[in-house]
Amino acid sequence: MTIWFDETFEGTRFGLKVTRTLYGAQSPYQRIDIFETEAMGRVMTLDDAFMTSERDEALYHELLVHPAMLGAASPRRVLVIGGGDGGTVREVLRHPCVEACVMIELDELVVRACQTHLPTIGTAWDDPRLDVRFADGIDYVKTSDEPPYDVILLDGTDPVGPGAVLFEHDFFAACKRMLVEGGVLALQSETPILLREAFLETQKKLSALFGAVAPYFGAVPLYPSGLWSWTFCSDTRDPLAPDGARAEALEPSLRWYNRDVHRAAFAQPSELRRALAAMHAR
Ligand code: SPD
Repeated sequence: MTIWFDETFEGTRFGLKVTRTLYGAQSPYQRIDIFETEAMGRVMTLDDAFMTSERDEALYHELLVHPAMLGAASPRRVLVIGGGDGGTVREVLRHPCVEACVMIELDELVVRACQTHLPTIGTAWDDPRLDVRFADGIDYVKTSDEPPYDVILLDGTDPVGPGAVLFEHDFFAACKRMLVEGGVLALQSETPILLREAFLETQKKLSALFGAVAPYFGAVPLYPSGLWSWTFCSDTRDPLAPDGARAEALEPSLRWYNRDVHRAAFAQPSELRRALAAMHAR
């Protein structure tokens, strides 16, 4: 019997043929499943939404991390909120200038399940610079009195249900509070095709807080519509000026990101450019 797993999202349905079920559990926060698929390798879903796959995770994680890391000036302290599969911290820790990477993940069970069943994604769990904490990232940025960070990366779920708070103005303002002057915040900012309004609203909220807010785009075949966005935010750093020497040293170890991909990602398709201009005017 052929088993398919389908994610339904905003009037679409994307399915993968499952060859083996590896893990399934209900945590205090969400349903977690990991399975093997014919097309995308091992895949994790949270509450029946695709989160990551071995086949295309680099397209997502490298684009979330490297524009911010190469846009900031030699980042030493990095904060990751979410990112329980370990792909984001793996990319952060490729940068030799990083001295400390704090990862705040709400759901310990996600990390434990990924450590066991997605070892090709989380390859940096043992890095001594990594400090993984199981806590609420929103509380942390609102209340922490720890030193600020050079880069903050938000690797959360979709802005529906419990994930919606990760796209609110107060949360973004609290993240800014935890950034050094001239620091960079980068986040996954959803599909500009199926969640156009949420994408635009996110840009608007961020633009009220940061001098430079630049959305950028790339393909993530696992995610609804296949076209994904991330957003680079800073008061002083130029998203189009990644550190060339550090990028050159990094590129041979990466699957997807390079400086040409970086430039192309920040190009705004006409329809989105018009929508962003209209959003800024209203
Ligand atoms: N629609 C899925 C959006 C998920 C974004 N975060 C994925 C986490 C991968 N580390």
